[in-house]
Amino acid sequence: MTRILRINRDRLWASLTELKQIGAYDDEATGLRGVRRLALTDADAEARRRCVGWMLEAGLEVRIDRIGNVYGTRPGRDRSLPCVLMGSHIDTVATGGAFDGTLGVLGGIEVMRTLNDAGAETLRDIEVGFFTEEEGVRFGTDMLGSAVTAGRIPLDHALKLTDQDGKTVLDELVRIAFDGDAHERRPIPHAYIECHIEQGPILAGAGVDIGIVEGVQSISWQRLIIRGEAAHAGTTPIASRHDAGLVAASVVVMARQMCDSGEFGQLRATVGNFDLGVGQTNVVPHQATLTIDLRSPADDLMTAAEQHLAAYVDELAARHGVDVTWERMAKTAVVLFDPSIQDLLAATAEDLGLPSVRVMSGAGHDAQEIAAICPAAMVFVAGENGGVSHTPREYSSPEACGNGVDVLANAILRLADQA
Ligand code: HGY
Ligand code: MN
Ligand code: MN
Repeated sequence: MTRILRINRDRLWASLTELKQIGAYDDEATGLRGVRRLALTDADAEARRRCVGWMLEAGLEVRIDRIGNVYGTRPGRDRSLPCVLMGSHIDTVATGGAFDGTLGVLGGIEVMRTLNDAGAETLRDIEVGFFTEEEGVRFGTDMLGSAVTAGRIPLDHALKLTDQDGKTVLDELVRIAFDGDAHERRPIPHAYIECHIEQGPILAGAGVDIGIVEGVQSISWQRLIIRGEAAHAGTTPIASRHDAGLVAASVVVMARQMCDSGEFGQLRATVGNFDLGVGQTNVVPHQATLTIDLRSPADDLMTAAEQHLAAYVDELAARHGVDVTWERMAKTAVVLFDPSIQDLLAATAEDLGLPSVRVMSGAGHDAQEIAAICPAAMVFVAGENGGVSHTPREYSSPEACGNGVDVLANAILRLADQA
């Protein structure tokens, strides 16, 4: 009879409640307390130290690698065997909530505490980790720490990335004393499971708490810099303007039209950053900088969308006499998770009496990077308020979080006893 673990839900919720205080801010738009813990800021550093404290209290061996990823290890009987790894991230976007990433890290720590309470001994080591700069909001590329671990991004490139004030990842790792010495290309795990909120409406729509994640859609992040010519708003004839702002605004409209057209499948496009520089009422903008985030479940349609947008921008540049420069920030293809780990998660949910559905992830996750080095999958937890995320309105109930981490705990236990 397979052992069934039940985590301590109050203890998990207490950890989530405590961590969300770190980096808390009053969000004007929602009137709620949000979480602002950008990677390697003082708030992130404080949260990192708190999680390391919880790992040590759970008796874990803690190590920090050279990109600032942190791992806590619970020894198994046979330490020569590859470990089973859980993890996620604790950095947030600037308008973050209390669950994105943190559920997977605090859930993993809760799994360790629960194993301790049960006096459970496992064949393999079990590890829980958190990866640096998963959100990409500060240093410009997402899943940074896990991508370095998986070898997609070289360490020296990652350490040189800068934020908008010119501070490098390395500067900030040293400043917050998380410039570890463990090698970032860590020993290959036996398997990896990440518990994460869905951040969308599918699970709630299906009336279930649990999602078994089949994979992650492709992601394209680009920065577009448009250089036109400043000119007087009143005296300059329309036909002779080189209006960078007009070109930028046209790109925003086109990106949405491409999504609505259906020509590019289930494309999603977001211009989240739109900057007209000095911004003067009576001056035609001479420069515009915007970021374009594209998502698609189909790599070929993602390529088609990028090409279509590039051709459109070229045509605008010629028509309006502006110069354009594209900068690649991030690009990841569709990633499909390991079917056997998915099936293990589904069977575990069933053994726990939890209905689940299979779902593709709309958001990027560290799991998509770790999937490059070992069998990996995710268990999603349903969100409320339509599953909204990257906003202080992000919310999953204690029940749903407890169910998700119960699935994580039991799946990890089964993997940790696999010979
Ligand atoms: O952007 C994403 O999909 C994730 O939240 N980093
Ligand atoms: Mn996340
Ligand atoms: Mn996120």
